[in-house]
Amino acid sequence: MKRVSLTQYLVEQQREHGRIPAQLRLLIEVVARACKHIAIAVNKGALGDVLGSAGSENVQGEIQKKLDVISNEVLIEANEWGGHLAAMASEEMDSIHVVPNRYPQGEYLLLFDPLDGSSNIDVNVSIGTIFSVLRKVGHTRGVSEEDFLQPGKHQAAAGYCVYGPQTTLVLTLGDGVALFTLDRETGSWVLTQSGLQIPEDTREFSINMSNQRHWAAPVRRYIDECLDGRTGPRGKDFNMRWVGSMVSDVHRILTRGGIFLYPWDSREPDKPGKLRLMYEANPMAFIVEQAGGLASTGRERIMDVVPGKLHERVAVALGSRNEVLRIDAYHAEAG
Ligand code: AHM
Ligand code: MG
Repeated sequence: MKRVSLTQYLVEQQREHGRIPAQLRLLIEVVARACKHIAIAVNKGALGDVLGSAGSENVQGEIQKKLDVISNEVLIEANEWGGHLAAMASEEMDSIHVVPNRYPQGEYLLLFDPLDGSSNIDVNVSIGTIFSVLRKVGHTRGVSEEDFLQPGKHQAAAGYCVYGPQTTLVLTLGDGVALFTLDRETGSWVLTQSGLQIPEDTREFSINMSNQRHWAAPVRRYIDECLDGRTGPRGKDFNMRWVGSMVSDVHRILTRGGIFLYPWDSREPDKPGKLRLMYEANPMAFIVEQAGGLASTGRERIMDVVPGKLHERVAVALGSRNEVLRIDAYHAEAG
């Protein structure tokens, strides 16, 4: 089988579709290279002294793990000198990181969750990196948080990397979804699947059931009906999977279908949800839609949500198309 590397894939996309400007190609390659470095750190585990807490909190009030901090640094250092970015934003940083003056400023904005699924680091369960790419609009000099506050439908690219039994990179440039697997011997990302498609229907749901008593009525109804199984209104039995790392749960859905939910719940009623819109929900929504699925808050398409702030949260329902439509319908019926 002829092996296609990430570089070759990007060059061919550029040639055939003219859809990848040089700065965007460089950006994707740099992020993918940074993910290799993060994969190495993750792999070392206790031998690399990378497990446990960093002894600090991020802007969301979450305890940072050593690997959260390391991964954030790897992504910033890799991306700031190439001339492809104007600024970066991360789950682990309060405010944006503008490319320092000593480097040329590019036209793109990069957002990331450097290590998603932090609670799974120390227990050796798959974790990952999620990223989203926006273009800086307008020709004003300088860059501010305002430049980032664009709805997800304006993303130029999005992807995630899973550090699991295999290290895989999933990428969309707005023309379908491609999957690359890291060849550890050669150190290169090899295209292992393109045109990924999520089945329209499913018998598998993914939600943290321990929050059931806090959910709103439409979500309770949806899950209750799944649990009722073959003799209930859905007329079929459902399976449940919850890894607790969004990257892994979404990757399973991309591979065999399913529905992932992190809905609003009454534990923190003023927050729309747990997951962050700009570097968790939007990139996953872009990938899922590019694979034929849907991504919704229950009330609107995730990629239509206009962010009010960098670390904004959002309710998430994504995956197999007909299930997301059903969840939207239950919300609409509930008014
Ligand atoms: P993180 O970015 O701090 O790791 O939080 C996000 C994670 C998601 O990966 C996952 O879907 C969710 O939080 C799990 O939440 P819970 O611990 O409530 O099951
Ligand atoms: Mg996360």
